[in-house]
Amino acid sequence: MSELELNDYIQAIAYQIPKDGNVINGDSFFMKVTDEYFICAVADGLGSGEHAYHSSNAIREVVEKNHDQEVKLLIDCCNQVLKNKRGATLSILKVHFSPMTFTYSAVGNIQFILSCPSGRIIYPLPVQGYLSGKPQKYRCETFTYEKGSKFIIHTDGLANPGIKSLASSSSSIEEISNYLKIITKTGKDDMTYIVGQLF
Ligand SMILES: [Mn+2]
Repeated sequence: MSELELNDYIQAIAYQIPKDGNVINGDSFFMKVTDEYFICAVADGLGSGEHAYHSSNAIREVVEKNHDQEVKLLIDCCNQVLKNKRGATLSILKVHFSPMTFTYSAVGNIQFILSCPSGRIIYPLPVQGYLSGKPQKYRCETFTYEKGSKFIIHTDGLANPGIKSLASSSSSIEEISNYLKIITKTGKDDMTYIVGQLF
């Protein structure tokens, strides 16, 4: 499954594939572009299959319904929705085109990198653990970006893809996406990635 979102400020490709032998993917993602912002969320339900999907999909629905809200509020709403469900890891990226800033927050092992054409690399570290509906501390950081910056977000179904060098390379996001698709063929876990470029 893959999806493409674009306007004058962003181009992004999302792709996901379930663990070998599974029909249901325990990861979920959401992407939305407006004239002012781009928001995406990637969630990885603990374990795999149906119960993992219930958690990650509940997160997707929260972000879909409230995409106009800020990241700090969203991540807390996502935590709340996991009460009495299996836990999940989550990463939310919100890009504001006009001031050219982005806010990022993550809990758990979803990787993110943004590489600017000047060589600046932004690699915010997630808070360890996972969301489970219990009170939790979040880290929510805002950075500036440059025109042409590329980013990659992926769940742990993609092992050591070398995203730093990929995001910094001159490859287009289609080329990066095709490369990631090829190296995920092993399928030991559900896998989701989003690759994008900002203009
Ligand atoms: Mn996983």
